[in-house]
Amino acid sequence: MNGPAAAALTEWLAAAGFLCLGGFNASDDIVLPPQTNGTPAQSLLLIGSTGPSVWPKLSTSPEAADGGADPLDRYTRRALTEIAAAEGLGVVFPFDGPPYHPFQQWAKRCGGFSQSPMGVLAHHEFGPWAGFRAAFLSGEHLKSEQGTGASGPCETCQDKPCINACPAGALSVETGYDVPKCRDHLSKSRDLDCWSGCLARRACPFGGEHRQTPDIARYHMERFAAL
Ligand code: B12
Ligand code: SF4
Ligand code: SF4
Repeated sequence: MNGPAAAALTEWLAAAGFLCLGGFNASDDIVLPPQTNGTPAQSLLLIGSTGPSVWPKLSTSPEAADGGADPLDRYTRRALTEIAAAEGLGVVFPFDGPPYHPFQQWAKRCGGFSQSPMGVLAHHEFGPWAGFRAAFLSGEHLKSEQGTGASGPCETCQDKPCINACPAGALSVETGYDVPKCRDHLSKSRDLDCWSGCLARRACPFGGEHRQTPDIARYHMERFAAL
C-alpha cells in the first residue's frame, strides 16, 4: 500500500491507538494465511501498539466498561476489523489460537526487530515494548516492502542488561527465557516489583519512552499469570 491510501490508513490506526510496524510480500519461505474471502494473500501489514498508545482509547471503549474478560483483545478486534474492512483488507489476530499465527516470525520478516533473551522481540526505536495486535492481509503486492530491513538492537547490545536485571535468574543468552522460573518468582508475592512490569524489559536501554505504565504492565502480567 502506498500514497494516499497508506496515509489514510496511518491516520485511522493512530486515531484508534495503533500503528503500522512494517509489511512484506508473500514469498516461497513465508506463506500467508488466506484473506477473509478465501483468496490467497499477497502481502501483509503488521499492526501494533507500543507502551501506553492504545490505553486512552481502550479506557473509554465499551469493552472497558462492560466488565467482560479480555477488554484489550475485544477492543482490538472491533477497532481493527472496522479499519481493515474500510480498506478492503483481511485481518488476523495474535490471540486467536491455538494454533497461533506466527506473529514474531512476521515481525522479524518486516525488519527492525531482534530476538531478545526475554522471548519478546526488541526494536531500535520501540525497545521491547512493541505489542503485535493484528496483521492486515491484501490480495495485492506492496510496491515497496515497508520496514527497515535491518535487525533489532540485541545482537550488538554488548552488556545485555536485561539478563542481570531479572531477580529470578530466568534469562540467559544460551537458554533464553525460563518461563517456570519467572512464574515461581511471581507467585511469591503480588507486591513484587515485577508485577508492575518485567524488570528485565525495563532495564533495556532502547525505547524507554514507549515503556508501559505500571497499571498497564500489571494488566499484562495478570493475563500472563493466568495463562
Ligand atoms: C503462547 C504465548 C506465550 C506463552 C509462551 C509459551 C511458549 N513457550 O510458546 C507465555 C504465556 C509464556 C507468554 C508470555 C508472555 N508473552 Co507471549 N505470546 C504467546 C502467543 C499468544 C503465541 C506464541 C506462539 O505459539 N506462536 C506460534 C508460533 C508458530 O509463532 P512464532 O512467531 O514462530 O513464535 C515464536 C514465539 O512462540 C517465540 N517464543 C517461544 N517461547 C516464547 C516465550 C515468550 C515469553 C515469548 C514472548 C515468545 C516465545 O518463539 C517462536 C519462534 O520465533 C504470542 C502471540 C502470537 N500469535 O505470536 C504472544 C507473544 C509472543 N507474547 C508476547 C508478550 C509481550 C509476552 C509477555 C511479555 C506478556 C507480558 N507480561 O506483557 C509474557 C512474558 C512474561 C514476562 N516475563 O513478561 C508478545 C511479544 C511481542 C514482541 N515484541 O515480541 C506476543 C507476540 C503477543 C502480542 N500480542 O504482541 N506468551
Ligand atoms: S537489553 Fe540489550 S539484549 Fe536485552 S532486550 Fe534490550 S537490546 Fe536486547
Ligand atoms: S517478570 Fe521478573 S522474574 Fe519474570 S522474567 Fe521479568 S524480571 Fe524476570
